[in-house]
Amino acid sequence: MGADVGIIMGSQSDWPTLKEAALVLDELGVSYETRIVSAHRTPDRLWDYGKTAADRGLKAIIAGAGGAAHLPGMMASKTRIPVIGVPVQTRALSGVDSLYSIVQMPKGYPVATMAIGAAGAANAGLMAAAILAISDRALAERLDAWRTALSASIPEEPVDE
Ligand code: RP5
Repeated sequence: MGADVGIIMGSQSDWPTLKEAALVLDELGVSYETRIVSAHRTPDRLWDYGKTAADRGLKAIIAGAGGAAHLPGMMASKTRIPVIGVPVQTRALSGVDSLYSIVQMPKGYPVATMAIGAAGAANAGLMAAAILAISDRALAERLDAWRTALSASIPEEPVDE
């Protein structure tokens, strides 16, 4: 059986960020695949990926890119599978360029846009899991437990460090 979630990124250099999504999916026992798919450098690969995503059984796509980050939006235009966009932090403009490129989609082709960088990638993993959990009770219970554990890890009072 194929993976439930596709994690795609514009470049190898995006992997340290997108890996945060993969780690969360590992923790929650969600299957995923990882691919480098660039809107600008490999447009045919993007087209093929989007065209086959639904038939291959993907249920959510996490797409991360930096700079002129067209990958999530273009993927959303090519498939009805929910696309979760992760703006990768860039050196020149700190990822605000990525954020604006991803979030301002025209009506009709939404991208669920996360925060810039590692936190956004981790949240993309959680968002994908939440989408799958709607129709997967066991996963819903694992996600609830994950959230409960996070809450429990937060101390009530600050300490001097
Ligand atoms: C984008 O350009 C990628 O998503 C990456 O964030 C950025 C830089 O890519 P590299 O030059 O590091 O391959 O397409």
